[in-house]
Amino acid sequence: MASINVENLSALSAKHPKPANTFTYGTAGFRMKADLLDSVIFRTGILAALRSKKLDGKVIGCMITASHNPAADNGVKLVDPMGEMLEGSWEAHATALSNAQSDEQMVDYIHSMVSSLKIDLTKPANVIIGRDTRPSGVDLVNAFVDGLKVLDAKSTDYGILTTPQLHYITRCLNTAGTPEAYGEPSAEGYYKKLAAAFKTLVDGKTRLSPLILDCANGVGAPKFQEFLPYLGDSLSVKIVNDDIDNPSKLNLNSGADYVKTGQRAPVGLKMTPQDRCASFDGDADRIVYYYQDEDSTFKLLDGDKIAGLAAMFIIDLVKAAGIDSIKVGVVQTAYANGASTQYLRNTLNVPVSCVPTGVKHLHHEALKYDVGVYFEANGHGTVVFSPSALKTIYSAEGSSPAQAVAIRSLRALSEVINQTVGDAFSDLLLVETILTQRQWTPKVWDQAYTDLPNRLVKVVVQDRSIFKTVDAERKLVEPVGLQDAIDAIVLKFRDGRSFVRPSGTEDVVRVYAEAATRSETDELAHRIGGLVFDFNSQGSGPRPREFI
Ligand code: 16G
Ligand code: MG
Repeated sequence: MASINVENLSALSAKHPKPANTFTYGTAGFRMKADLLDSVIFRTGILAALRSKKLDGKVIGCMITASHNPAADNGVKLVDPMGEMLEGSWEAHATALSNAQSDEQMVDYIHSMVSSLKIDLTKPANVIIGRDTRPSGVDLVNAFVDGLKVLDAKSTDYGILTTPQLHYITRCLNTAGTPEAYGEPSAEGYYKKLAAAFKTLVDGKTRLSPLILDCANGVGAPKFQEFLPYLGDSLSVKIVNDDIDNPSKLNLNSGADYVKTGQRAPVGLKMTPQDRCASFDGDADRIVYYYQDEDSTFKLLDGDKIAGLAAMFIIDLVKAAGIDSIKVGVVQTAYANGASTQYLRNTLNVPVSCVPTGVKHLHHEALKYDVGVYFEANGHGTVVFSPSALKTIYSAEGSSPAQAVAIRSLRALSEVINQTVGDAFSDLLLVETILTQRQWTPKVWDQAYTDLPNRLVKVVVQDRSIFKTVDAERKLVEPVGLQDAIDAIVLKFRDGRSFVRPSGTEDVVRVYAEAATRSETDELAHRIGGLVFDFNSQGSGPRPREFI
């Protein structure tokens, strides 16, 4: 057990002075205006080195990205050895370290972590780094590397990657040479693995028409372009919104978030009723699909629709393979459309769990099933196969040619899916597999169920921290009395459902509402919005005119 070299820390820390701001490591790591992040990222480098030492030198990943946020923002997230998000209890350490007011406080905090968590500072530390296309990423990587230097951690900079590629490479490095080896630890290894599995899955099937893919002018564009040669003629994709040379265009009027929240096509994508379209977000860990009906109405196929499609397909495959001892379950959040939950429970007969917002919660819950399908409505999600399910799938032989084909598909499916985290590339291949195998248009896929109209409203409040929820964010316990008032309003609406939660990424409270018709939904959302705004005079700024 050594102690840290304080002089070295001070010299490096002097290059990264802390501004007056207070920082929080939230659902998506640290995320804010890039010019505030230098000290935070330096200190996150120290934390990453500590995490790796704590785990005996296992490789920790660092992704510098602000996902779907505007170009001027940036952020940082740490990735644990199996490619999952940083363990929850370390988020508080990240927050505390980023807010230390002086080098002395920082040193004290590091020493307190070292002793309470029994970290052996003489252990090696290994960290890998990726970043999206934001120009601010270059300097932020340097700040992070300075943090690593405080504890002599070894680092490898992988340059520009999608977030899921960084998760994948982290897991590959930590499993190399073991029976759980996840693949070659490089972007090329990732492309090869996914493409080989996809080709198996669509082998002998008639190819679909080209997919039109909006990459939000982000990292998904150059990376999917890089991927295309590996896919060869197995998939035809027309990439749009691929201008990464004009950073201000990143996520501007495009991308999964723009499409999902506005329920409209991105700027820069011309659609006809024959087209099948999809949008990534700025770091390619989210995807939504959409198409146009014959009467030109925009139709969204969001994360809920992808979860329904994937669950349906996997259940059928498991049956066809004769291994229906494997139980499939689906994990959603309160934002899942009520009609999707009904479809999963009543038509597919699968168990459905509801957890709080944020990928780590869904991922964790999905691990409880043999095969856990998890998606947020916003398009974050994937499928996880338990070790025992994989064992069954890989040891099954099948007593008929049809069973053998289904087993082969299941194996390839477990390879095409990035099980470390939701991955827009891999989810795209999952959807394209199913549509190709079934020869379905997006319209046929969409017929599984009809979404209830829904609406999201933001309420700017004085202090969102006073809003406390339980029951997977579906009920407010504080401020006291507000939930009763919400319930009384919801009761008046046919198929009405509404909940209120503080955002984890923006300084607002979010209201979700759904009801039988569009106009009832809008009214419900605006009534609840008004209620929250007025409750104990919580609202901040002018009261929105649409609030009732
Ligand atoms: C973050 C989460 C996402 C969640 C969103 C909610 C990850 C990787 N990302 O982007 O899953 O849907 O926050 O934002 O966990 P909100 O708290 O502002 O509604
Ligand atoms: Mg993202």
